[in-house]
Amino acid sequence: MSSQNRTRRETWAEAVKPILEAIETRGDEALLEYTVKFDGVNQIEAVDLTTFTPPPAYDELTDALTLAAERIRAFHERQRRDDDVFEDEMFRLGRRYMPLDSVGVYVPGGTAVYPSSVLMNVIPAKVAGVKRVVMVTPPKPDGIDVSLLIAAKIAGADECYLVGGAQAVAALAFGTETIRPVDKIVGPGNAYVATAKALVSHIVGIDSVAGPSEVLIIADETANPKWVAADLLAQAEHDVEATALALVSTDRMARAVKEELARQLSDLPRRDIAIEALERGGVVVKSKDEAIRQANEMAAEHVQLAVENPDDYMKQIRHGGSFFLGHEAAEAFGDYIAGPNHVLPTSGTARFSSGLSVDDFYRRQTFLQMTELDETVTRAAIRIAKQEQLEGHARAMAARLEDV
Ligand code: HSO
Ligand code: ZN
Repeated sequence: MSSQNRTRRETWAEAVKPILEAIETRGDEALLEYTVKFDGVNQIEAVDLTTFTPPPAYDELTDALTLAAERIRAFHERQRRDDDVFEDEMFRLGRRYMPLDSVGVYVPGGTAVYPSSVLMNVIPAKVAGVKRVVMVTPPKPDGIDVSLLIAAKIAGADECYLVGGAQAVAALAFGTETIRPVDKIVGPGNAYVATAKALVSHIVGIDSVAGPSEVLIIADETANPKWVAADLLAQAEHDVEATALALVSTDRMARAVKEELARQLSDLPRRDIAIEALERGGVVVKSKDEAIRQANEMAAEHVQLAVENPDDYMKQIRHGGSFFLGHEAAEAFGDYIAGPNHVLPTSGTARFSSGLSVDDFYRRQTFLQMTELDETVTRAAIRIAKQEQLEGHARAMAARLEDV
């Protein structure tokens, strides 16, 4: 980590620590103070999702989110785990998947108000069997963004509070009079939210910190330059820090994609953001082998394979959060409606981690029960215990050898 990053982190931690402490010691009183201070709202509002009904003006969006939720749920239901139990010469052994009791989902307010992310975070938790899923999102003086409530209701969130920032994370971790504590906190947030999550991670589970979004598109001469450009822009419009990079196989394709970029940028509402982001990525000519090597090095969040034989490429690319195979598979389908989760590892962390899934909401617990005492196995264990000079351990097992 650079020293500049370290100082920024320390500054955030210094700002966040007193907030955590205040919420831990003074609960709702402090939560309200910070909500007034940071959000300009003088109450801690709990939204009752059971009585909330989407306003008629939102019918079309409600239908769209319902369809997306059904598809995301169906995909995640396939990730449900069955307990694994078997017997060997001495034991009945097993592993069971126990859902967390409660989960908090942080949903940013600000400029990136994404009902799709509500679906992506809440649905896997509910599919795992989490009884209590609590959504928090910052209040706005003019009321909450209704689309987030619609998504929360469709996804099956159980509670919703209009609080945000480090104070909301603290409330979820420590609990207040209004908000009971949760066992794990997921969902993206700004630097203060991320810092708060890191600082409470000794008492609650947290998900991994999401960096700026990335797409790596590998395109061969069969690619459609219009689509490649559109997919680059879909990524670049997220954030000035986003990475949108296309590795194309020929100069001709590079030129065609660049022309399309210029054309499509001209009326893109978020063009200023996209232009800045594209400075970091853009279009580069690479052979197939070079492109594959770079993909493995980058371990991008999204890997789009706009090539004739995407399976062949995917076989050789070991690192990536999610793969989009073939010309038609725009990343945007995956962001919203295909089914896989859009919460994915960024900044090269796909080398060692995976996108959000039902697994993130289970504990894996093991159990063992002796079915028949086996002397060889028992004596081996006793020998290891003696090596470790733990005579008590040796005796605990020897006692069974004597009596069973
Ligand atoms: N591409 C983002 C997810 C998203 N896109 C939400 C639109 N809304 C990170 O995977
Ligand atoms: Zn996106």
